Amino acid sequence: MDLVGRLLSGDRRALARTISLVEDNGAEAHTLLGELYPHTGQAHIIGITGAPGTGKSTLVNALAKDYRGRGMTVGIVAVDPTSPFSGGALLGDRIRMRDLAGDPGVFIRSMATRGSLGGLARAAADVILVLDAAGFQRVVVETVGVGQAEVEIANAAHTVVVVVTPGLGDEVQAIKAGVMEIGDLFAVNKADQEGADHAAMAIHMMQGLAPKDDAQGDGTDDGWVPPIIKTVATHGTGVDELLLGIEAHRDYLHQGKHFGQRERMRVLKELEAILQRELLTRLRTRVPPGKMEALVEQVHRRELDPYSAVAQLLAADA
Ligand SMILES: Nc1nc2c(ncn2[C@@H]2O[C@H](COP(=O)(O)OP(=O)(O)OP(=O)(O)O)[C@@H](O)[C@H]2O)c(=O)[nH]1
Ligand SMILES: [Mg+2]
Repeated sequence: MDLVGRLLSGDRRALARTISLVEDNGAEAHTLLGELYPHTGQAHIIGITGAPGTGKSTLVNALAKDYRGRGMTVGIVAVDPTSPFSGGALLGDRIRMRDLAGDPGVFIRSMATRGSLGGLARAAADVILVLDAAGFQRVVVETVGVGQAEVEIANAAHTVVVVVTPGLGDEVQAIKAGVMEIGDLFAVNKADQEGADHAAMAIHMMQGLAPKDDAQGDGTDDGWVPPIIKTVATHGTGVDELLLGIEAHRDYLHQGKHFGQRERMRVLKELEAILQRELLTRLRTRVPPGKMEALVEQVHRRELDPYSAVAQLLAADA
């Protein structure tokens, strides 16, 4: 049987091999993704994001165990845009998620920065597709919250959980630009530490101030108020409630038009990202050697303005 056939029939080694090929984004990757794509669209994709050390991996581990207890399969993608090596993150995740080791209903993949943030977001989106095709019912994506990367990866998720912790500076953490908008649920983790209620209150107040959620982009309040759930990931406290909140959000999306609208929005963003990448690659291969450097030099010397330089590059493409 070929690789895709073996993956679809549940072969874990075929899955690992496919993920590696897709991550490398070589010639085979696009063919593989093309063959897998008709088998995707079944998994519910959950993004877990938050500042470094807030307990995301511990929470993902607890959440995955809870899902397994309910007989559901879970794929996990841990993405670390802050580390150029997967070694450290991988080791940490292995320790944090060791309870899941050896369970065929769970598959964990750690990914670190590959070249650019955009490259990482692309690779993560492709790995999610592979796990979806492989039949995992829930795919959990952990991203360290560092601005653009978390937003890009959150775009690939159906439900986004923002993890915050109590303590000094948390109000700042919670109101960090962009984070309020991407959270479908908020987990105040390390609720065993002082200040959890305060952090929950701070998020609650920000919700009151935030513009009406318009995730569908159709100009209407979409009716979902992100719940704020206190958790102690290390003890599993609140994890059940978090899981039920995620499932409630999933049900909410599947009611009415929400899911279709969100999916179309996601597909649109995905197509735009691929288009941008492809056009840039295509252009780069067509521009004569040295042309780019020469233009940079001319713009630098103020002999040419940037718009005219781009016009020349586009003309070179024709
Ligand atoms: N007290 C307490 N500690 C926790 C809790 N959850 C996680 N921790 C601890 O916090 C530390 C960081 O946990 P991780 O799960 O690695 O956090 P993370 O957000 O995945 O970290 P990065 O991926 O490095 O950003 C570990 O020492 C955990 O044991 C909690 O609910 N309470
Ligand atoms: Mg982690």
